[in-house]
Amino acid sequence: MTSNKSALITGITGQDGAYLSRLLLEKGYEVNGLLARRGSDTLWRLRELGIHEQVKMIDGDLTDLSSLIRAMEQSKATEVYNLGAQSFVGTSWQQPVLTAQVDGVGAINVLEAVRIVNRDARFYQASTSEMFGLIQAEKQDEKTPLYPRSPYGVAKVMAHWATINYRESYNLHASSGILFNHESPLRGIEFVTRKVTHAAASIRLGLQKELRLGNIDAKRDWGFAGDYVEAMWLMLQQDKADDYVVATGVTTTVRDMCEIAFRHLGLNYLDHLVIDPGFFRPAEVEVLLGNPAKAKARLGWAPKTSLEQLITMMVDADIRRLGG
Ligand code: NAP
Ligand code: F7E
Repeated sequence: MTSNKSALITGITGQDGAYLSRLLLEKGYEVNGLLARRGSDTLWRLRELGIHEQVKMIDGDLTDLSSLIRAMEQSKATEVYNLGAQSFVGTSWQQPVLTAQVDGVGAINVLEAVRIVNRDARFYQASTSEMFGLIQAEKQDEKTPLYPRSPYGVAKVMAHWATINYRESYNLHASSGILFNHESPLRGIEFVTRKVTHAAASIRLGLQKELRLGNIDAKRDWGFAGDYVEAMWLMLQQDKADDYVVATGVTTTVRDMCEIAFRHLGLNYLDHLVIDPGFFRPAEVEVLLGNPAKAKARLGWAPKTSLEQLITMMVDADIRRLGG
């Protein structure tokens, strides 16, 4: 299938950037990515999906408006997905200013580049359930008041409201996906699911003995990133831009997620778990539980992967990577 559609993805080297690139390539898009060129092997996810040679990279950084304007001009993008971020909540207390600049001001830079270069381009903002923080409703939806609990959450609230403001001020087709936690074998190893699946695999293969974690009573609404990027695309295919919660509607403790991962390999996580105060956060988001009813009704979107399927897929991938 071919089309004249061109997408620009910031954060293309991240988990979601890789899955979204694959989805858009399958749909016949030309896929352009903003490449910040910082790490040593930043293309590993695109390589794992076998698509690293099919995407076009454009040098740039979310904190550099001129590079974003150039990326808009060069890509001739009709759809812009702003996925780039300092996305690790724990680090946002260590680097609050950088997090604000990349995740907050960076989003405004992308909106400005769209406004300046092509107001007809459609824009997607990677908003987050972290904005709900200290939850103000048992099940969070698009109308639930925001109460961020981390510098990351605060920066994302700025980007979220900027997206709404550009929609209302300039009539941009700008949508926010308020995505709850989503994971995959391509998840960064600092996030708790991947940390656990990697540790379970390492312990099974005799490469590691213990797993050190912080607050294992925290609850998250976890889904599969491969399912969630479809919702991003669907938002930009609607006649009207809007905001949507994307979640599974099921919440699980870190503790129970560990149990699933270790049981899959015939292990008991309690034999290996060490609670380490170093992994507790200055302010915690204790529980998140999303209501994706609007995404289901308007986008026809629903998650396809259960937590059990997701965690066992991640454990199997880590076993394979470690040579087991
Ligand atoms: P990720 O794996 O951490 O990827 C982040 C991406 O942003 C990477 O490609 C990174 O590039 C890039 N980046 C960081 N700083 C940049 C800068 N200054 N300029 C340009 N690019 C920069 O995150 P993810 O899990 O795919 O999440 C994608 C987006 O959704 C993020 O905005 C995240 O905050 C948001 N989100 C994620 C979740 C989730 O559960 N995964 C839920 C809700 C919202 P390098 O590879 O060079 O570091
Ligand atoms: O933590 C607890 C931790 O780092 C989940 C990002 O994608 O999703 C992600 O943010 C929970 C927290 O994800 C450890 O305290 C316990 O309660 O996997 P996480 P997160 O903070 O929910 C949101 C939606 C985003 O937008 C973010 O970008 O697990 N936890 N022990 C731990 N977490 C980590 N990382 N490491 C531990 O040892």
